[in-house]
Amino acid sequence: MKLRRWVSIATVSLATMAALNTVPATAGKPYDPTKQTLGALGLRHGLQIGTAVDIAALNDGSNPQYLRITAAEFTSVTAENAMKWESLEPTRGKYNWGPADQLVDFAKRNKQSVRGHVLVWHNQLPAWLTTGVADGSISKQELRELLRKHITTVVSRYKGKVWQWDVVNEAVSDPWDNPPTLHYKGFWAQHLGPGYLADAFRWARAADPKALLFYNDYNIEAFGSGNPADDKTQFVYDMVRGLRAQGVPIDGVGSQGHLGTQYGNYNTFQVIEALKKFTALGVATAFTEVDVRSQLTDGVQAGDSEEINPRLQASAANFSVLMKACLAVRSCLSYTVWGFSDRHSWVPGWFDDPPEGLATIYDENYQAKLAYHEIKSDLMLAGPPYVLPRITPKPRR
Ligand code: 9MR
Repeated sequence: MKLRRWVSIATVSLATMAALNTVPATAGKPYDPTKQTLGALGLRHGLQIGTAVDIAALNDGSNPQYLRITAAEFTSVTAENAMKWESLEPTRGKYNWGPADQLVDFAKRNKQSVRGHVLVWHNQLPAWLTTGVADGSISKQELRELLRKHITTVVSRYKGKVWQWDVVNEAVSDPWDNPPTLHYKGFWAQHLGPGYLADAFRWARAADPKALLFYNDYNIEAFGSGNPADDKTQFVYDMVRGLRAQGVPIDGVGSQGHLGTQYGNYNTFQVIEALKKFTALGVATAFTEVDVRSQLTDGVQAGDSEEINPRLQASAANFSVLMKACLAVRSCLSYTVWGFSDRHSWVPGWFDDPPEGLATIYDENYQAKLAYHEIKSDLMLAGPPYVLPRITPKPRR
C-alpha cells in the first residue's frame, strides 16, 4: 500500500514534470540538480539566466575561466558595452560591428539568447553626436533623424538574433537629482522632449517585428510612496501604462537590480508585488543587471573576515530576493547578472569614495561565492511541483 502510494505519487509528479517540460535528459544517470549550472536550472522554469559580457575579457586567452563560465553557466548574454552607441559608431557614419557581432555569434554557438543593450541612453554617446548638438551643428530635427537611423540600423542588423532589446534606458530622474520631483532626464528628453520614448519603440518595432522591446531602469525593484513625484517605480509604471494606452509597442520592463548591502533592503514580497503590477499592464518583466555591492571598509580591505562575512551574506540574500521574486511571477523572463566575477565588475571603478566592490556571484579568482550558491538553490528548490512556466507576451504591433 505504502509502496503503491509512493509509486503513484512518483508517476503523477513525473507526469507533471513531463507536462511542464521539465524532465531533464538523464541518459541513465540519476538527475542531480545540485550538479547543474544556473542556466540549466533556470530552463526548468523557462527562465533564462544571463550575464553581461566584457568582450575584451572573453578574448583574453590568458584568462580562459572567463569564457568557460560565460559559455557554461548562462543561457543569455548581454553586451556590457559593445552595443552602446559610442562603441558601435565612434566615427559618424562608420559602424564598428566587430565586438557586437562576436558576442552574437558566441551566443549562437552556445545556444544562448541575446539581450540587446542599449538603443537609447544618455550615457556613452559618441562625442561627434554630443558635440554636434552642443555647438549647434546638429539641429533638433537632424538629431531625431539620427536617432531613427541608429535604431533602424542596429535593430535591422540583429533582426531575429536579439531576443529582448533595451530600447530606452534610464529615462527617469532620481529623487537626488535637481529638481527632486521626478521627471524625464538627460540628453534625449532635453533635446527632443519625452516624445522620443514612443518614437524609439515604434522605430525598433518597425525594424524587428519579433524582438521583445523593453524599457530598462534602476531603483524600480519595489514601489515606495506611490506618489510619482518621488516614487520612481510609480513614475515608470505610469509611463508604461501611458505608452501602452497610446498603442506604443513596449513589451517589457527591465528592472536592473543594482543593489547595495548598506541600504535598507527589499523583501521578496515587495519585489513580487512590483513585478505583478507591471505584469498587469500586459508587459513582460526581467531582472537585467543584478549585482549587490558593499562598502570596502578598511577592515574588508585588510581581509578581516568579521567585516567580510556579513557583507557576503547580505549580498547573497539580496541576489536571492530578486531571484525568488522572479521565479514567483510568470512574466519574469530572465535574470541577468551585471558581470559574474568581481574581477570584471563596473562597481570598483565607479564607486571609489567610499570604495565599493564584492558585487558579483564569483570572486576575483572565479570561485563561486555564497550568492551563487543561494540563487542556485532558489532555482533548484523551486522545482516541481512549484514550477511556474513563463508566459511570454506576443510582441506588440
Ligand atoms: O558596466 C558598464 C561600465 O563598464 C561602463 O563604464 C558604464 C558607463 O556608463 O556602464 C556600465 O553599465 C551600465 C549599463 O549600461 C546601464 N545601467 C547601469 C550600468 C552600470 O553603470
